[in-house]
Amino acid sequence: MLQELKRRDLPPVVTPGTTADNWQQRRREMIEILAREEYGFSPEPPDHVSAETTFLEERAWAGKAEHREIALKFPTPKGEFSFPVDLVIPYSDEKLPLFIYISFTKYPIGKYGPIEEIVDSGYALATFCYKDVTDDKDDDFSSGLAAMYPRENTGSAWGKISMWAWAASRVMDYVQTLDAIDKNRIFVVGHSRLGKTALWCGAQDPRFSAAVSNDSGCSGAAVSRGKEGERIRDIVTRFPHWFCENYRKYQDREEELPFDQHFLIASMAPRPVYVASAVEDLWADPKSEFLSCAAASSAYKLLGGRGLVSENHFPKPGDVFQEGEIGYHLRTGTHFLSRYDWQQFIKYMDRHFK
Ligand code: GTR
Repeated sequence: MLQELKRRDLPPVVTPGTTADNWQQRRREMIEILAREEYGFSPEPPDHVSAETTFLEERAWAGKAEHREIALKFPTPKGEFSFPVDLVIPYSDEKLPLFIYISFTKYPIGKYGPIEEIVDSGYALATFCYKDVTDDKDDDFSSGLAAMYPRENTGSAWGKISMWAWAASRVMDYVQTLDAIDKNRIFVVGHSRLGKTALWCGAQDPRFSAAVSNDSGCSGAAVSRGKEGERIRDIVTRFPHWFCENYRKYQDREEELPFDQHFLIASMAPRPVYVASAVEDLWADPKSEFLSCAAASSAYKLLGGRGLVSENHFPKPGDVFQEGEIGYHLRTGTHFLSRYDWQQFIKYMDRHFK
């Protein structure tokens, strides 16, 4: 494994002169590079967000939780913007940890969301459908949130991954106001393109105590240098709107990137981060996702942690590594967000945050 890491020749996250004391400066620098070259810069947060309840079910999920749908609203340069968010909060005398799940579909979030199990595990859930923020289309940034901010004519204007991530931070603004939620245990989760989004959201917004990426692959958890399956050329051709324009210059020139995806993971440090892969998800490339975790570990070690704690070889199907601040598992099967994946995320959070 070490040899393979060497072969990939990744730029270091811990540069000469970086110490535990000036780590936040290095972290900001990495985020700046990722924004400028890959995802685009996001606007400042709005002064305030507000919420209007649009639906309330007091005894949801067999009476175990309250389900509330809100319209989350905030001012933008072009007037008020609003998108629906669903909250499921178990009845409890104690403050609860919360997953903010960026979803492909509206509540009750379909095949990827075992909501009752999440509730039964003592976790609250806040979720929104990413398309309610802005369409997942190359639409010249004309839909939803994209149209609410003036678009600068630079190569680093925000792409849609940045927009979805920024929206999750607006949900964070709102849940900060809820008494039922433990502010030190709020985690962001996403699958695939929304796993890329969850990592980018957690990297930028330190109010998230942890971020979880499921099968996020290319331009998510997986390092691009030496990556198999999907490459930058594939992704910027099929989904140019996910990124800023500058990212296109790296197609077939991965070795010229002034960063690699392990910067994204390391930008979480010292906070926990979890990366899940699936054996048959070769388009995402589990090996490159795992190597990224290994390469990001130096940041955690610098800060007195351990990073990824695993065996010193590539994981076998079914391996779960949850000891370190970087958690990882390799599930059997295909590209999917399964119950098994959620169970591992919950186990990991229970372990690191109780
Ligand atoms: C694929 C894309 C991947 C992944 C996936 C998804 O087509 O190439 O990067 O994000 O979509 O989001 O389901």
